[in-house]
Amino acid sequence: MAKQERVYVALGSNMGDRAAHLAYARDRLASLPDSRVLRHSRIEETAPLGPVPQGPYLNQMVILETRLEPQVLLDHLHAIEAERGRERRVRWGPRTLDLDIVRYGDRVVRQPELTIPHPALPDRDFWLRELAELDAPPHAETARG
Ligand code: A4P
Ligand code: MG
Repeated sequence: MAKQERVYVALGSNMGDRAAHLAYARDRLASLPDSRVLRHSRIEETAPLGPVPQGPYLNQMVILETRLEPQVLLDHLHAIEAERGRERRVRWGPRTLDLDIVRYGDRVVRQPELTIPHPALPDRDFWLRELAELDAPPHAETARG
């Protein structure tokens, strides 16, 4: 079995009951085989990025500790998206639920259907904020001095 890795998974939704889609995704991620959710960031509302006019997103990030290989994890993420009625019509278009692998331990993957780290990471302020929040020591917000 693969080594245990820390994977940062980004959650996004801008259609329907956005908070319910994120909650569903957190629950499903927590029940994946050989996996557990270690932490999750706050939920942030963000203006839509990209060329397609659409409503605002709720975005969030979780740290998943898993032994699932990247491609196997991606297949699970697509299944979870499908369970929330995700339809792939327009690239970058509105979606009930989008699950992206932002980082997978220190691994680098360059395959046609999977790029890790996610190439959009440096360009998404909210992902960088969520990563910083997840990597901060617990209770850092109460630290002084
Ligand atoms: N894929 C490749 N690398 C990865 C990875 N690291 N994680 C492939 C997940 N998937 C990866 O994705 C298309 C294909 O990318 C997948 O089948 C997988 O094999 P998709 O989810 O079907 O299509 P998409 O999401 O429309 O395209 P893409 O390029 O993933 O777009 P993004 O980056 O997901 O952008 N604005 C705000 N404020 N917040 C958002 O979350 N998201 C998007 C979509 C646009 N605007 C946004 C947000
Ligand atoms: Mg995506």
